[in-house]
Amino acid sequence: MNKQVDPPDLPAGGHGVGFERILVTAALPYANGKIHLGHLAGAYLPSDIYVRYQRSMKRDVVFLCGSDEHGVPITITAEQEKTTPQAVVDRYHALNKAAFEKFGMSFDNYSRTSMPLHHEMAREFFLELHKAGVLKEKKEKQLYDKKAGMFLPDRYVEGTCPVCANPDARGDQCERCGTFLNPTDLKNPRSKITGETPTVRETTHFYFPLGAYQQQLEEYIAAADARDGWKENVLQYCRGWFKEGLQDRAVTRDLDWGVKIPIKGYETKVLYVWFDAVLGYVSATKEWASQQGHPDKWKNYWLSSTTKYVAFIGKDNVVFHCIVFPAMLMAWNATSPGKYVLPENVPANEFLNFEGQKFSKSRGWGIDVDEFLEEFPADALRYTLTMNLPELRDTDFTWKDFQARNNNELADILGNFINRTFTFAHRNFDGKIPELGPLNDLDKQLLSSLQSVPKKAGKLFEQYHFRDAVLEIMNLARFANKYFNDSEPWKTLKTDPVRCATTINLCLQAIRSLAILLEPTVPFSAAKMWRMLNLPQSPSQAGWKSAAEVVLTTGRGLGQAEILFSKIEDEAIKKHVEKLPSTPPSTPKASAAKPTISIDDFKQIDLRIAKVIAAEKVPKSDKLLKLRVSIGTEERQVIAGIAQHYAPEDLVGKKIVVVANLAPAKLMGQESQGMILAASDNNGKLSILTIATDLAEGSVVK
Ligand code: B3M
Ligand code: ZN
Repeated sequence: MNKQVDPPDLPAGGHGVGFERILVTAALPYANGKIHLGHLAGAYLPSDIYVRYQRSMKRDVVFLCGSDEHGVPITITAEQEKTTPQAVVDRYHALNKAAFEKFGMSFDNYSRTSMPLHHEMAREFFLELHKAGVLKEKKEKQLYDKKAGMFLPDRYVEGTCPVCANPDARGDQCERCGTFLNPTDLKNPRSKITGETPTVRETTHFYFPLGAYQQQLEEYIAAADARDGWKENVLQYCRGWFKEGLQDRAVTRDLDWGVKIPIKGYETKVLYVWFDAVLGYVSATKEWASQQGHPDKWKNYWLSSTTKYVAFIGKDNVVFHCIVFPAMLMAWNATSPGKYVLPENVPANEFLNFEGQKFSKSRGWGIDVDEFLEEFPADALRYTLTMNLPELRDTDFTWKDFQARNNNELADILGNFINRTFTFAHRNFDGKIPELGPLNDLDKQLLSSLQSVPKKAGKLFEQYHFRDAVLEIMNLARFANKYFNDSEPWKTLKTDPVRCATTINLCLQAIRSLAILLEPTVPFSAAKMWRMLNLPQSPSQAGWKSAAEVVLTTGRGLGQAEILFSKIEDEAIKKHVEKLPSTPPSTPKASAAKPTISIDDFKQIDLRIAKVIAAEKVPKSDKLLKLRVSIGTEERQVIAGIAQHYAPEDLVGKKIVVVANLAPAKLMGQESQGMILAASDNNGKLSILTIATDLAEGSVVK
C-alpha cells in the first residue's frame, strides 16, 4: 500500500505543526472469548469508520489492532477450558480475526502479543526504564492460595468491592462501579481457583511511579484536549483519578504466562499484562512495517511529532490509555533519544447494552459477531450500530430496532432510491447515463446538498461524532429519494424528455456521491453501488472530496443492478427475541416475587422422573441441546437451553425431572415436548435437577 501523500489540509496538530500522518489503534481484545456487538460499538466500528474516512481524504494513515494474549484473563480461561493458555489464544485469535474481517474491519495489521517480536519489544522497553532507574522495586504483601500453591494476582481473586459492596468484584477492577482495585483491597476475598480464603505472603515486584508523572499528565491532557476536543466522559474519568492522586503501580506479576524479564529473582515472574499490552500497538506497527518491506517505517508514525495518534477504546480502558500508557511513554521519552508520540485523542465510548441488559457470556445474554453475521449482512449491523453508538452515554441494541433500521432506512430509503433510479435508467435510457440539461430549483437544491454534505459530515467524523455524520449523509439519501418523487420522471419521460434525463442524471450523480460518503459506514454496499455505476477503482480511491463533484459523463454505460438491502422478516427477528433467556439477568431473584399458590395449583403441574436416552446439540445454536427422554409410558423430545453448561454425552443415562404436561413449543425449528427442571444462581451457574435415590422412569414428583 502506498500512502505517501502528505496532505496540506490535515488539522493543525501539537507542537505548532500540521500533522503529516495519522496513527490509529483500536483496543487489543483479550483472546479469551469471542467478539460481541458491544465490543464493536465500543472501539472497533468507530475506529474503522474514522480510518476509512481518513483514507478517503487521502491521508497517510495506518490502522493497528491485534489480540491481547497475556494476563490472568487468558490463564483463567485456560483453566476453565482445561487446556493451555497457548491453545486458548490460538483459538480465539483466529476466531476474532475472522469475525473482524467479516465485519469489514480494515486493519492494516491484526497482530498478536504472543509473537516473539512483541516479547522482545516489551522486554526492551521495560529494561530501558529499569536501567534509567525509573522503576522501583518493592516488597509487598499479596494474596496467596496455599492449596493451589500460587500468588493470586488480579482476577484470580474475587470478593466484595470496598466502594460499592458488589459481592463479585474482581481483584483488578469492580465491574459494577468501575473502581480499579488491588486484590488486597477486596473484602472477603476468595480464590478463583480453589474458592479458599487466601492468605497473605510477601513478594517483590517492580513498580512504576505514576504519581511522579501526574503534573506532566495533567498538562498533556489539557493541551491535547485544547487542540483536538476530548470527550467529556473521558476528561471526567481522568479528573477523577487526578483528584485521588496517582499511585505507584506494580508492573510485574507472579505468573508464568506472559513476557519474561531477564532479571535475577524474576525467573518466575512476568510483565503485568497491561504494561505489555499497550506496547502491543507499537509491535503491531513494527510487524506491519516489516511486512511492507520497510522495517523502519514504524518510526515514521510512532517516533514523530507530526503524527496524529488516535487511540479508540471502550470506557473501561480509559485509565490505561490516558494515564498509564502516556506516562510510560513520557518515562521512555525522558531517557531515550527516540521520542514516542502520545495519543492526541482517546475517543472512548460508553457501553452498548443488549435488549436492556449488559452483555453476559455466562448468562447467554447477547450475541457474538460471528453468529450474527451467519444470518445478517455486515452492513446492516454496521449501520444499526452506527446509529446507536454509545458516544455520550450507554445505549441499547434491540432486535426490533435492528429490523427497523434495516427495513425502514437502508432498504426503504437508500435502497429504494438507488433501485428505482437504476430500474428507470435501464428501462428508459438504455442503461446509459442520460444528459444533464438546464437546472430547475429542485435540481439546484440537490446539487447544493451534494456540495455541502461531504464537508459537514467530514467535519463531524474529524470530531468523532460518527452518528451525527451518518445522519447527515442519510438525510442526503432521504432528500434524493424525495427529489426522485417530486420530479416525477415517469411523467416527464413523455412530457419533457430533457427534464426527465436531467432528473435521472442527477439521481445517478447523487448515488455516486452517496457511495463515497457511505463507504466508511457500509463499505460492502458502497462497493456494490460503485459496481452498479460501472466506475473504476473504489469510492475511497475517488476520494471524499470528489463526493461534492458532478463527474459522471453522459452516455457512459451503467453496470447491472444488484440487490443492496433485503428486508428482514418478522420471523427472523422473532426467533432471536424468543431465544433470549426468559429471566433478564438483572432480576435473577424474581422467584421471590411470585404470588402464593394453592396446593391444587401446584398439582396442575405433571412432574415426572425421566431418563435421558440420547442427547445432541441443536444445529446452529450455541445454547440448545436436543434430548430424547423416557417417562416410562412414552418417549419425548425435549429442547433445553443448557448447551453451555453440559456436554450431550454427560447427560445420557441421567435421571432428571421433566414437566410432562407443558404445551409443546418450537425452539429453533425443533419441537419441544416438555421441559427439564434446572436451577441457576446469580453467577450464571446452572445445574439440572437429578435424584438422590434411583427411581423408575415415570415416577411422579410431588
Ligand atoms: N485487552 C482489555 C479488553 O479487552 C484489554 C485491552 C488492551 S488494549 C492495549 O477490554
Ligand atoms: Zn464497586
